[in-house]
Amino acid sequence: MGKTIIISNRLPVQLQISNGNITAIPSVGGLATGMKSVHSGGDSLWIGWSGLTDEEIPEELEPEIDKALAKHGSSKVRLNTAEVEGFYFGFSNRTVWPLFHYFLEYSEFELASWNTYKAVNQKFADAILKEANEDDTIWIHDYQLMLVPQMVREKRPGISIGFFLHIPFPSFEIFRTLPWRREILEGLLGSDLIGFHIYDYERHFLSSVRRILGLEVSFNEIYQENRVIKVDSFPMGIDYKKFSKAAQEHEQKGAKQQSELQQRLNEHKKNDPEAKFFLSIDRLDYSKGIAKRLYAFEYFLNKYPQYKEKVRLIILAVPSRSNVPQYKLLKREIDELVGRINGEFSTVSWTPIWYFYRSMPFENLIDLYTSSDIAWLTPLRDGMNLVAKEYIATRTDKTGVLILSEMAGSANEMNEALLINPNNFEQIADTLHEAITMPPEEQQARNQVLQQRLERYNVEKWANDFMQSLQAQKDRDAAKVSAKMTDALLLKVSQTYKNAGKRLLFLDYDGTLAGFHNDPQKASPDAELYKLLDALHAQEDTDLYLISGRDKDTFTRWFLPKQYNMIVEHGVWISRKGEDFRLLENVKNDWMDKIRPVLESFVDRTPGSFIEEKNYSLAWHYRKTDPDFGSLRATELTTVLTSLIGTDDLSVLNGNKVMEVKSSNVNKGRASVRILGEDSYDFVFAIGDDWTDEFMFQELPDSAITVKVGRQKTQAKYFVENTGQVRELLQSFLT
Ligand code: GDG
Repeated sequence: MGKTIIISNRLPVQLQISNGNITAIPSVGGLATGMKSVHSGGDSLWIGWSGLTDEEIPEELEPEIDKALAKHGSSKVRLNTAEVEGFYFGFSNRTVWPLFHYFLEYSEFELASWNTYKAVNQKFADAILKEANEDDTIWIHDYQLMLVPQMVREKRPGISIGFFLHIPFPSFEIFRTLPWRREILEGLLGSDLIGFHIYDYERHFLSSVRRILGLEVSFNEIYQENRVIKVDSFPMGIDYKKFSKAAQEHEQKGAKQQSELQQRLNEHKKNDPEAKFFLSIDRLDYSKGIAKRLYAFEYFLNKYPQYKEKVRLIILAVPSRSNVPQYKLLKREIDELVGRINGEFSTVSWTPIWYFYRSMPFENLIDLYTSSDIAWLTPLRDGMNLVAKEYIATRTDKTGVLILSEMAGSANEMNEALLINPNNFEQIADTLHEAITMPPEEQQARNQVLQQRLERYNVEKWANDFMQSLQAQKDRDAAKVSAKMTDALLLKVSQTYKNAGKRLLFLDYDGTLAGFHNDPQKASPDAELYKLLDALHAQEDTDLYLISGRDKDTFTRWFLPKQYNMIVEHGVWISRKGEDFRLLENVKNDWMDKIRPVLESFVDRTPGSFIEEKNYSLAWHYRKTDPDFGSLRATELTTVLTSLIGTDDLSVLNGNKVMEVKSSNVNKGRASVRILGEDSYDFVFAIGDDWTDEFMFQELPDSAITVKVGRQKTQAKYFVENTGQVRELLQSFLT
């Protein structure tokens, strides 16, 4: 069993240097907590930047620092000020962050910072390589390190690498604007498993992989040369116990033990028990929509003047990336807006907005969560948003209303919150009104469901699910290794062929008998191939089938005059001995195991819906759900399924309040097995190069000789390198 190496931009510890003494204090962030189960004991290491530049670390303290970090299972990557500027403030936060959050206009495409990003990613990769053995497991985190997976893969081809993106992955239309889009995708594809918070990011990523790299994608797997990369969603949870426990303890505190902030909040509550606190907590970041929220608050006060002097908006904006110009501008905009709104609406006894621009200790965070009647979290775009989950976890009596932006990843799992579009002021104002007037029983009913879900899907489960999935991917790799068709093997196979009484051959065309051509019509058979096929076809007791995804018209032109047997369009049509093509019927349902979890997640998130399992289809019924919500989910499901399916083997039918995923009834596996059943053969051979041929390799009996062209992961027993070797192999049957 190898060790686990976790790698993120920042280490889960904070270094403090005072009077030449070094202390490393563990961070309390969600990631650090979630990884506890993964990063514990002596067999794991966390690599990252310490947060201090080379210029800030006196050289003589280096060994001390390393020692302090080692105590926490950590090891640092050294970065100088210029590197931090180009890599972190530059490419990560002035290019990727705005682009991935759909702020195209903020995205700067600077060659210099891209070069620094590459160089620093290489530094991180080198730090891993220094420590890693082939049997180790590497988990790389987030958008600052997207090139690292491939950099590690190059040097340690067999190592197991997982990558998790904590921010959204944008749609292809946005992502394609990045000058280095190929490099980023190729960097990520060094991983065995790539995780996102939600399906939408997953499908955006797959779509970019398909369209920019032209790679084959089937369900949630990407086929790249000799590798299969799995993509999946793992919605990150919180340390539920920590927040609920802190809230319970907070409740028990007597007045004297309470923080000053809490005492002040209490005073205000006491003066006006009817008054409501709205809470807004975010890093000060344009993606979080703080300025919009302020405008919306102003709109609300004008639309519902009865709430003047009755509500108070508490804004905690945590300083962040203040070196980046947009953040400076945003800070000024928010300062001004708060000033203006307060100036406009304040009375002698009421200030509508309390604005804190700072980071608060955990205790105060709990004060704010537990004292606020309404959490108003309306990012314009947010990978997940953990604050929303933390607020719910602290509601010990289950009251409290969460108003959450649809654009936050967490909205996917938090249906019971009031979900709003952060750009729709009318809707926001009405929702605030709805929240203020929501009966406590309804608040409790909603939060009860939310709390149960958050407790189950906590951050530890998130980390464990990811690691298990990575491990499963590793096991899969180890389980299936096909043998190279060596000269000795080839001789053996051709002997078996020659000694056999009745023989059946399935030959794929493109990429197997003939190479690929940009224009498929130009990949027509050459004279040498015809000669080879003619000879095989003419052999006595040999049934030769060309089996292809091609259309029947092309094959009619190329091969019908030759009277070869042909199966085309993956098994839809068959032609034998020069007869016209006719339909061949097939059914198959092993895709169900992959689609079922997707449907189950929709059942989880759509109360009243359920799955019906039929022989060859899975149906998701939503008749019993809230009608509007049900159709909303149905649209979402269509999008998810369409991108996951990605092939023509399945179809999604939209029925009356039901969506049915059906096998399109055909694949090469079914077709070949059907032919096999028509006679009794003692030599069965199938050869092909892509995933559609895998169906044959899987379904033909164990005794069949199955051969993959190329080194991709396969169910075939053997592999050859290229079409030249395919022809040699077939030729050997004749000589
Ligand atoms: C990125 C993605 C994704 C906030 N203020 C204080 C404070 N916090 C803590 C909260 C929460 C965390 O910071 C913020 O997490 P979010 O998820 O809301 O947002 P990002 O920082 O933007 O995180 C995001 C996340 O990665 C995980 O993948 O959800 O979408 O953008 O835990 O409690 N903590 C303390 N004082 C504060 O003033 N102590």
